[in-house]
Amino acid sequence: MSRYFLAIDIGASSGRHILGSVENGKIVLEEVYRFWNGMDHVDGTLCWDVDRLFNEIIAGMKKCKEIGKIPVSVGIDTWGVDFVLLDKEDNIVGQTVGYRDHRTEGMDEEVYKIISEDDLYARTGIQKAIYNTIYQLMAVKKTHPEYLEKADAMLMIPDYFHFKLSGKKVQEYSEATTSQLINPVTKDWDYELIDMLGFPRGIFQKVLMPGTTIGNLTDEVRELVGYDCKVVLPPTHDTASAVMAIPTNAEDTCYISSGTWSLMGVEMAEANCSPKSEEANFTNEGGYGGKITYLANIMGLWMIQSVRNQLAPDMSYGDLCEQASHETIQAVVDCQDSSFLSPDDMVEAVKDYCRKTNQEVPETLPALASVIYNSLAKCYAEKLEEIQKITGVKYDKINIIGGGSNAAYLNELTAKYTGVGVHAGPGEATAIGNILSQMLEDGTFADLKEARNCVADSFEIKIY
Ligand code: LRH
Repeated sequence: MSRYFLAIDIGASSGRHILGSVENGKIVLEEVYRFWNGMDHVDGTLCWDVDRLFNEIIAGMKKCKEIGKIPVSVGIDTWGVDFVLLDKEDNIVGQTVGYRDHRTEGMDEEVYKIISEDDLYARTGIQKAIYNTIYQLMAVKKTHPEYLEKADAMLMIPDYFHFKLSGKKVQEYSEATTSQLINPVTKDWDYELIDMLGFPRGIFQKVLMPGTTIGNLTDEVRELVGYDCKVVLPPTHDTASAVMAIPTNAEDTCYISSGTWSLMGVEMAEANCSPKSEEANFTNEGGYGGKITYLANIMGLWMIQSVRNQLAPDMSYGDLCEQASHETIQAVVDCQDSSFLSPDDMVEAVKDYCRKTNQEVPETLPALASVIYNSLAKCYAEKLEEIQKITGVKYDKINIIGGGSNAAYLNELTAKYTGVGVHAGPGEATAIGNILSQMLEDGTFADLKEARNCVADSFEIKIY
């Protein structure tokens, strides 16, 4: 009898339930449920609909019962930085605001009045991104201090869903690091920093490492889905889950986790919080086994998703990628530019950038996509140089994992701009990593090395 493990992988634009098992020495995946996700405008604020998402989580779990594949355990991963505040009765206080909302504008300055930007980096190793939890909490403190007074707990989004499933309030480590409030050495909350900022320390939950079983389903959830199973923490930050599924154990591996965001970097045993690292805007996020996923956050396929949604929402990404490959436009934009983080109109934002920089302006969707793909690949090449300077290692290939690894044209461009080989796949890296952490907890693999070897044996890797 196969043992099934359920990964619920929720990204900014969709969520999926994927069952994983090992058959004849290979990992087999089965997508049992898929649902849409996105931020909604609620009274002028960009919000996540966590109630709807939780209903989708339950619907997909029911599906497992319907097909007779009841998982041994379940784990949820999502994007980073966002959270809910809960009162004593476990009701959400205020809105569940998404990271692309503009409430954090100016909150960096508020934080730097208390601690300088350099000291904050030296202490946390987390890159400055205006949407980090630290700036979001500062926004709450400035605009709705009563929410912080009322709050009894702060749970990051995946932790909130794990709480809804198991009744246990805990904080998984990898997601916690995206808050910019974690000490990278103790791997626990930096309570001194939290006190300095005036956030109530009682709302922060105990930090647990990925791979920890936190309990079983609550009676209520068991009733709803028709079975019981364990709730095991994967690396709940999707990036950290994806990095687990890199199909190699080679010492010096450079990866790009490619999806809504492109996260490009390497794994390290210890954080690098040096000024040099800060200057290059690299971040030291937490990974499986307490490792550091050292990486740069690049705007990623969000830009492609946005122009497609604006101009031809029914076109497949495969078709768009193919059409872009025939374009000849030479213009490139700076994918790190903040104008692309949350523009009202991405098409105009890209055109505007080209206009301002005296370049040819893309007029069609394939031309826009071509500009974005080329810009991303160029950015990857620049970042590779920077990583090499920082680590002193020359990387001879890049492993691209995640949904974006299917974008053939982007892979070709990446090989062209970086001058190194590109190994693309697996596309479902995030779900695989989530599943691996549960399998490791269950004893399917002795260690991550064995698990990664199995990933390499189980999924096709395309070489460019
Ligand atoms: C990617 C991601 C990324 C960002 C965050 C906002 O999904 O987790 O690491 O930091 O979303």
